[in-house]
Amino acid sequence: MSSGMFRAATQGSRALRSATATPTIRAMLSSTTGRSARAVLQRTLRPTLTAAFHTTPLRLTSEAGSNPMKETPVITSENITVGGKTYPSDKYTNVTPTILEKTTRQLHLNPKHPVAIIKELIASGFPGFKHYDTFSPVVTTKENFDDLCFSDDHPGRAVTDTYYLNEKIMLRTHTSAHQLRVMTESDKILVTADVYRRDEIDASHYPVFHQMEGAQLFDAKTAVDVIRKDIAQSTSAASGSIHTTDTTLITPENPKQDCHDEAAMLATADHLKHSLNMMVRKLFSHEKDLQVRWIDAQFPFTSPSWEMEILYQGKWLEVLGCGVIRQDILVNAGKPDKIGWAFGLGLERLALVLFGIPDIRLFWSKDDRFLKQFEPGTIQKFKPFSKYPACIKDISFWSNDQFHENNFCEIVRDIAGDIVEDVQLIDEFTHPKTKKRSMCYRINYRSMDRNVTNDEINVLQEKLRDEVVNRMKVELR
Ligand code: FA5
Ligand code: MG
Repeated sequence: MSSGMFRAATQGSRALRSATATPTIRAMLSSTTGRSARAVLQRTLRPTLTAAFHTTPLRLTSEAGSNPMKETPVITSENITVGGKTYPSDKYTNVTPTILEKTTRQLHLNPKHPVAIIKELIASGFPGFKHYDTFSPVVTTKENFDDLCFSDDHPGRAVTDTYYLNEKIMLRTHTSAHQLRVMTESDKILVTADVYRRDEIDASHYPVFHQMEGAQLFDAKTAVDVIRKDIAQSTSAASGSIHTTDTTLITPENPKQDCHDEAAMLATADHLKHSLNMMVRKLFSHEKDLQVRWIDAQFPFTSPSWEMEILYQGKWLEVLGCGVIRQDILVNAGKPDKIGWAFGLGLERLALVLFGIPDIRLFWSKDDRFLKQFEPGTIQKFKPFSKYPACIKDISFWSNDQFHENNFCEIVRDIAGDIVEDVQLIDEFTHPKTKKRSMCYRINYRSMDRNVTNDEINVLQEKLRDEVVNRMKVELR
């Protein structure tokens, strides 16, 4: 559930979700947010673990080369080897073979892949920025959370939301995990990378996706003048037909940091939004009547903070989060006299809109009918190849206190992989006498590249029923 990652993520993605999520799912989302992460960790640790372990080493296929990330990950009951390095596992370990296989794909480094095409197009709008795109996805909890001012009990740390190799080592959940390190090296930086989150399953959510981080720092004393000149120089006349709405205000809920001079902060915020508006304008110059809006957000590492959303297929789709960098981070980077902005955007979310790709799973397709449609440097609309029929199956059970939707989705993913298009809670009620909670999930199985048979889906569904009982201790109905 990406929404557990940051409070802002919950708020922002609600715009997208509210149309589809049932009130019950929304209630579950917000109840996780308030809970102590330790409690969440302890409560949810066990059910997620069992499947991640194999007593004999499990080999995953990939072609190894000079790039250590291409080396085949190996999971044993004691260790996890990924990117050529071995890490001891412990009770926090919840990475799965399916997820680790994704670390070898590196879609953003394949110049003909839409994710890489967008990466290059965006980067070309930030000349002079140092671009890092080969950082390993394996980071420390310090880099991903502590260095970015996440509180100890922030729900983003929960094992229900994050993939851990062990207590201190994890798969990054965002490119911000590299902010501190790169900001010590440069004042204008971009970082592109694959990021990992235990998440729900639907057409715009996937447990692995790609982000681009951007940050720019200014000397706090001269920021106002420098920024004014820069904005004047970089404003292009071509506006396309993009309609941008921004009604956000600096308020106590989304405040200026006490240490910041107001004029310098406002100039920095202007420069941030200007740079991102220009980026969208450049990317979508051929799009007719694109609707873009800015909304308030919250991140532990920026204040004030915002998100940008794009109207896509009748729903507001959140494409990026951003804000004025927390001064503590600049102090830790050895740059106390600077002021700066940062953003983190979802490359697939932009690609969905730009290329008209209908389903986020397609990015992972190895099918030539997908990959052969794209060329570096150009954006052309995706021509869908025929959609194969879906096979829909429901599963109902009496739930328990340990139940968490992300754990359920992980089991579904483990068993059926990319054949699952969508998982939705379609019914929920509490028995008036026993007070037991009944839940019914609908699983939409559909392959992107072939027909699935009812028989094969029945086998998967049976396996799912068994595993859900084994791992989540629920009672099937
Ligand atoms: C972040 O990850 C922050 N690190 C962004 C940031 C950077 C804020 C720097 C401030 C300063 P968030 O969780 O909202 O924020 O994710 C950023 C973007 O990633 C989203 O706007 C969305 O475009 C994309 N994204 C999030 N979850 C998913 C997902 N499950 N699948 C695909 N894209 C996603
Ligand atoms: Mg968000």
